Amino acid sequence: MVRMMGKHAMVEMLRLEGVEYVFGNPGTTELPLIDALQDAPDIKYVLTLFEGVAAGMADGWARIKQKPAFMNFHISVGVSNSIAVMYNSWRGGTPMVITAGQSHSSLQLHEPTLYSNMVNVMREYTKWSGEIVSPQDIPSILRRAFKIASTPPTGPVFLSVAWDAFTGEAEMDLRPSINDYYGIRPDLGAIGKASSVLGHAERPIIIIGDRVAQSSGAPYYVSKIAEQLGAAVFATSYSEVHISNSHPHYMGTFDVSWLHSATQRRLNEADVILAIGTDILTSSIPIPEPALGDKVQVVHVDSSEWAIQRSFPAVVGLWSDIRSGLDDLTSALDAEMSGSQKLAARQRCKLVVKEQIRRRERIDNRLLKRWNNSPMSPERFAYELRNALPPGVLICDDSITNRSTLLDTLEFDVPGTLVGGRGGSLGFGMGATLGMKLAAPDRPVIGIIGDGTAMYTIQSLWTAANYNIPVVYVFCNNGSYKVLKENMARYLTGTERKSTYLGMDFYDTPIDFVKQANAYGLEGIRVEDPTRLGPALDQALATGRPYVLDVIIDDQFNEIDIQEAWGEWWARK
Ligand SMILES: Cc1ncc(C[n+]2csc(CCOP(=O)(O)OP(=O)(O)O)c2C)c(N)n1
Ligand SMILES: [Mg+2]
Repeated sequence: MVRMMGKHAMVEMLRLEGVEYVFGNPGTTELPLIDALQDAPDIKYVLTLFEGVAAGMADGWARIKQKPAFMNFHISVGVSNSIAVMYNSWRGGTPMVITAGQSHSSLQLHEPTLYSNMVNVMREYTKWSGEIVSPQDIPSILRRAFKIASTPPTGPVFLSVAWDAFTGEAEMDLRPSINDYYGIRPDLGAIGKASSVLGHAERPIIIIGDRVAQSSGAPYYVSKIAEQLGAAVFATSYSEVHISNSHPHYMGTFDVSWLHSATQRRLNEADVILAIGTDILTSSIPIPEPALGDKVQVVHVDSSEWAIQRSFPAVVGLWSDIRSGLDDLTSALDAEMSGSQKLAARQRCKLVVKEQIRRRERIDNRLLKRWNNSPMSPERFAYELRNALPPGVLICDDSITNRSTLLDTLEFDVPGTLVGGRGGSLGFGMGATLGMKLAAPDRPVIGIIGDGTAMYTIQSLWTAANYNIPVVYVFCNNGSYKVLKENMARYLTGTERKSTYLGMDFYDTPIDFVKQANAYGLEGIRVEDPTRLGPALDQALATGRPYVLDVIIDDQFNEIDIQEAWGEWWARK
């Protein structure tokens, strides 16, 4: 035990928990902590000019480091500002500890300026939300916060810290959390049931989601079990490398928000669906038929007990660490599948490879059809970018409508090389790109960001310039909230109505990202000719400074294609 002030105990605990950065924006109630951090140069305070920037940075940092990031915001209002971006971390399960200074405990009932019950507010968006009022609780409650954030399913934790907890003195037990006991194995009986159901499956498919890559080593087992079962793999979200995207069994992502009738058909062709680390189908729009019919048997492997049987029934649940669960399941399948079952699985592998060849042909044809579009098409953009990427690059993907094309075109073979937006809230990628670079300073880091999402947290350019964080931002400047236009077209399917796409473009006042960069002393290049993208990227990376590429991309889309696909639902009603 050591006697010290709460603020000093907080700094000591941060050090012990491996915190290298405090991403934040300060106010008066945080001053004791800021004062203590002044004497801790090994823990760097990174000032952001909007809390959403810090939340993005923390998310990107935590996902590359695979450990909790730390943030400090101002009471009530600062914390509220962070929520929109932090929502993504909550939905996606990024480990992080968020703190804010709270009024002195003796004042709280008198509702001082800026006071509110932050614990209540943050309870909605975190795994746990609590308040420290006594200095002696700082070590144990911080330890708890880091433990909860890093226990699978990982996620954000919030701590409100009263002024007197920072400024009072106490005997402190300074010991960090431990996190080496999470590799829990699934129930043995459930493994037996799962291998029997999967072994007998004739048309199995696999769906994967955000929690796969959060279990170190799990992506390897996803490929292994896909080959073992002869199953195609679809992602409900490919925000990280859950399986190499060039694996022949990987068929891309479903649009889970607007569930397509073709997706529903493909899912219901299966007799067994193996769901791994995913929420099963979170459609934003009601669809006329259930996403999964009652003939499909679901075997669900997940670290989240909440996700298993959340909306759809499962025949077997394997609640475990995902890598450990898949390790046990692949061994059990190997031992229990009969010779004829293994042979049938090998035959299915051949069909999967054929399905993959057809998928690749569709991707190539789309590129060829739109090769000469002006402004450049998303397909041409992705093609040119792929050819220009430096070795060892880390990509932050917040590219919204360009995302599916990018993920079909760029190669992501190594876990930890992609950090994609998840959760649906805009503004994530600007900060996340910076956080990734701080986590991996020796790797080139490129953020591919939609013009709309960029503008929610454009102040990130200041933080990039101020700390000289040499990332390259590649803005997909299509002058639109294109995804909303596409969704409007879907919404109006089957009607005669033409949308004016009210509030969905920046045509009258175009956004110039090079000028935005210049405002902070940064340089940038506007890229209109696709053949200039590669040279511009080389130039950007060579400067060793934050750099902006403002890439002008086509925002047009084929309403009829979209409406025909969506109209199938009406035809089937
Ligand atoms: C904080 C927040 N506000 C509003 C939205 C609604 N929204 C979803 S996508 C989108 C437009 C995205 O535009 P952009 O980043 O330019 O990508 P594009 O669709 O053009 O590819 C909007 C406004 C949201 N998801 N999050
Ligand atoms: Mg846009």
